[in-house]
Amino acid sequence: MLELYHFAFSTCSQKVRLVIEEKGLEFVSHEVNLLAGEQHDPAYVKLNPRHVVPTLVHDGRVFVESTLINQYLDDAFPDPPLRPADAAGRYAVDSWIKRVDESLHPAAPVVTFAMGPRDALLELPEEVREANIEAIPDPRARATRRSVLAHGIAAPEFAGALSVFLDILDDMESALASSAWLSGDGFGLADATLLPYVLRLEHLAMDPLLSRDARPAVASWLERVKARPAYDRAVEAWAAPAAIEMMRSKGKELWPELEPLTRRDVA
Ligand SMILES: N[C@@H](CCC(=O)N[C@@H](CS)C(=O)NCC(=O)O)C(=O)O
Repeated sequence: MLELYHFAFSTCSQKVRLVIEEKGLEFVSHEVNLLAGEQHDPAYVKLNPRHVVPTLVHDGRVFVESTLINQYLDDAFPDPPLRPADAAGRYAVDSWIKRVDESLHPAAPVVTFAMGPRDALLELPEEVREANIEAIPDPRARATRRSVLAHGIAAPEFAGALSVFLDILDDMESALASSAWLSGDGFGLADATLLPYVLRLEHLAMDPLLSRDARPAVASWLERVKARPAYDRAVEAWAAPAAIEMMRSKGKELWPELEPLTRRDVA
């Protein structure tokens, strides 16, 4: 039996749910509401000492780290395989995934919390907000969270984080110009890993970055991913329309201020 501790909006949870659904597996869902601080619940921390989602429990064994979870799922449930069979193909997939883990994933909460849920979190009583920030174990992540909540897109960390997204979008555009998928001949682990981050930009109303005019290959790839039945089950089924609406309206409001930071032709 598979049990997944996850949160609807979390990028790492989305990428694991995509793999679970692509493989046609069933899981028992335990939602951990990150905005309510449930990742800091001592019972959950016993499963995941880094206070993060997702956590997979398979027949009583605990698995953490979304990239390793996806690789485990691909090994434990090999049909259909989500990695190429050849070594060079696997290297290419692993390269995308390493880049996401090392740079895109740390950039995601900077962009997200500077924009989407910022107002809602600022409305919480200060002691509640502070207690949730104080519980983040990594001191750098803690400081960054405070900074983006205080300063929004004017926070010193913001432009650099956005630029990590733009660099990867440009590299995806080059790769997808000659291949329908990032994982070889079919949808696979690299596609599942990148999708939640591209979707995050869409949820924050940064659609112009993903348009056919701006990045046609990425736009077609996004359409292809969304057309997969697994996408509906892994992402849409968990999406709370009111939360997406809140994120999108915040994004639209900030876009005029944000747009200059997205221009790649400006030094
Ligand atoms: N390296 C971890 C990172 C997990 C992670 O950062 N999860 C985020 C959601 S995508 C989280 O739980 N954040 C907790 C928080 O915001 O306090 C993994 O890939 O599983």
